[in-house]
Amino acid sequence: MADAPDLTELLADAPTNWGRWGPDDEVGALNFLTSQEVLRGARSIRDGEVHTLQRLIGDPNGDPVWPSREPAVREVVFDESTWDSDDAPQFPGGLHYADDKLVAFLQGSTQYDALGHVWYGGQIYNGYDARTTVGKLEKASVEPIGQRGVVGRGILLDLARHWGVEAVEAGRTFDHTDLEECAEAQGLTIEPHDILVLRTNHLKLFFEQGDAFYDDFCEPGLQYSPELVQWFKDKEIPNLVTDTIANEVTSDPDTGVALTLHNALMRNLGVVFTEICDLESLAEAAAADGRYDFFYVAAPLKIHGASGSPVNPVAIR
Ligand code: UVW
Repeated sequence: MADAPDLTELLADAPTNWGRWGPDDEVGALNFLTSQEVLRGARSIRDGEVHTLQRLIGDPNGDPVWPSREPAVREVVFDESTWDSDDAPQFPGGLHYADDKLVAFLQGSTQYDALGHVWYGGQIYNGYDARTTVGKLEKASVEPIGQRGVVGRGILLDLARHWGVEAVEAGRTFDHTDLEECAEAQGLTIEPHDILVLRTNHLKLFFEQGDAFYDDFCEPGLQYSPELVQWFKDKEIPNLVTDTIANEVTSDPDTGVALTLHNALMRNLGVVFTEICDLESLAEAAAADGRYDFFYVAAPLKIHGASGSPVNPVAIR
């Protein structure tokens, strides 16, 4: 949009957590997830029920992705039809095996974003120079996130169910007051250091609409405001997890700016983003017994210098 403000102006007075964990920090608000927080999360386990939160890669019905990306492609390298070819290697004893490779955007399915994934004004998280992203992320890549893992108390805020809709519609915006209201309606308090898991079920529309889903693409999501950013800072939220492609309203209806919260939360506060989750089985279980907290465990892959990583987070109730 031609007259959308520059992020440098829009976020000129926005808070940051730069330097809070030292000049070399690369994992930001995940520093809040201390061993005490791991134990607090573990106390949410009541019956040992496990829910995995990754969307299927290679779903025959399609893989929802950000418009500049393509779904992952799994290619067969070896199967029973390939072993007779002259190029196939031969192993003593007649060994055959199946081998695949995956050609995939690292953010092309359920994923962790590295803190160096987005920026403006020539600086990424913690004030590192954006030129450190050239060729690979020298700083704030996904590697240190994979190294430490993400473990704590997760809470599901089931916005779709709270609002009485099957799937939250394109472009609907919400803020921290909506999150607080939803939590209250669910009988839950949002506590400092909680891993926020927001359900919209918006991607149901992708599976219903097919390619038309991308016409006038604008996902529902949190909308930037100084108050919302301050709320995340005060609550010391380490990780924002959603079932949408971008975790926020993709284009701000007031300013026209794209992905403002990627910058205000991820770049500035070090809040780590997890996107494109499948929260359906967790949501069903939570609605059935009214328990919306759980032990959250995620280990993104340790990929050297990468801007993100596929992941299969686990919620244990
Ligand atoms: C972009 O930032 C473009 O994408 P994602 O929603 O994967 O973070």
